[in-house]
Amino acid sequence: MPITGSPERPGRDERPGRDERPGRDERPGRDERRRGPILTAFAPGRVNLIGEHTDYNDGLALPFAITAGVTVSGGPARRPRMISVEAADLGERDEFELVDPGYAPGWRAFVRGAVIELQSAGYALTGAELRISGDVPRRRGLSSSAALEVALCLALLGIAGRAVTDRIALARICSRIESEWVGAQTGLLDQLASLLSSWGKALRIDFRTLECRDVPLRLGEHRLVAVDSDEPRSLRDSGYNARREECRDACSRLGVHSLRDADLERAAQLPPPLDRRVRHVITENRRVDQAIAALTSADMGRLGELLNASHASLRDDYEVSTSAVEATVARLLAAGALGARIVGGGFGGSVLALLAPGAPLPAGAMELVPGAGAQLL
Ligand code: GAF
Repeated sequence: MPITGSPERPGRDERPGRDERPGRDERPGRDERRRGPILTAFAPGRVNLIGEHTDYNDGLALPFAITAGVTVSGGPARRPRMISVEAADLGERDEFELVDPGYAPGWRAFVRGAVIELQSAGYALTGAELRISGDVPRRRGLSSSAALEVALCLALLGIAGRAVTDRIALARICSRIESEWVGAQTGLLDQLASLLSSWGKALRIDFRTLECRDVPLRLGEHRLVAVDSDEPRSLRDSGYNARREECRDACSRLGVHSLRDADLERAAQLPPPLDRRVRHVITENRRVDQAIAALTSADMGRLGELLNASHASLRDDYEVSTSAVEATVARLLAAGALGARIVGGGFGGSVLALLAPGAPLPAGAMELVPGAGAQLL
């Protein structure tokens, strides 16, 4: 991978001082206990209330950060050009040079990708010792990947003393980590939700302009929950990239720049399944603003209907549901949920449900409280 903005050689001031020189015992655990972490970055996962598979079509979405996320703590490395990192939940480590670390699969791809993509974007980094931990479930459609990318970038930038002035630009860098290093061509939904959300609020994102606006998530006594379908999925290995390709194909057949410019009448003339894919995107965009209207007027029944309509469209038109997801949705609706739908990229993962006041928490449900966006703690 090319690196622009060639990283400088460490100057005198960056060399380890007397107190920081490696001692005889360089075991990482011991080392960390002695110095303690000097910086902690937290980035949340997200749930998308509504507006699925619209981000890469210049459409609308309404995600919110959840309180679970990924924490990356650390400080400057003793060896200035090295990155050492511990994935605490997995009991694994990695160590590589700041310049040209090469590729490694799994969680290591995120770390190496973050280091290279930040430098490619012109940020001069310094060596760092990092520790990653997290409580957002992986492969459940709750955006653990974006939380990892964002927390890593915030930590690396913080350790290098670089301020984050443009969070949208940082979201793009994080998205490149996922497309170039992990192999999923994601849009910007997850990264923007993690970086720009605020406590108690959802975030209306217009992906054509990248205008983001807070929408208070006032549910009264109603509750939102996520329930795992027990079908793990990975964006890279699912049909996610294929859906993106279908949308590009539909755009070129319709002669539009993005599906935001498509209309239902012309979409109906496309060959299947493109007609259905476009219909999903058009109707889902409408449902985002309808959901905001329902929230504004505290009409939770209407919000539930919109969640159900979104799910039907994702199942029938966009075809990203699975039998395990359908069984989970059916179980939640049978238990009295006002609405339930698959969240995230689909092909497994979690189901979001809106519960009426006093309704018991379904088995295995995670109650969702809209949390804060990513930050240095
Ligand atoms: C995944 C992707 F990462 C997002 O960019 C978005 O497309 C979403 O699926 C579907 O809305 O989370």
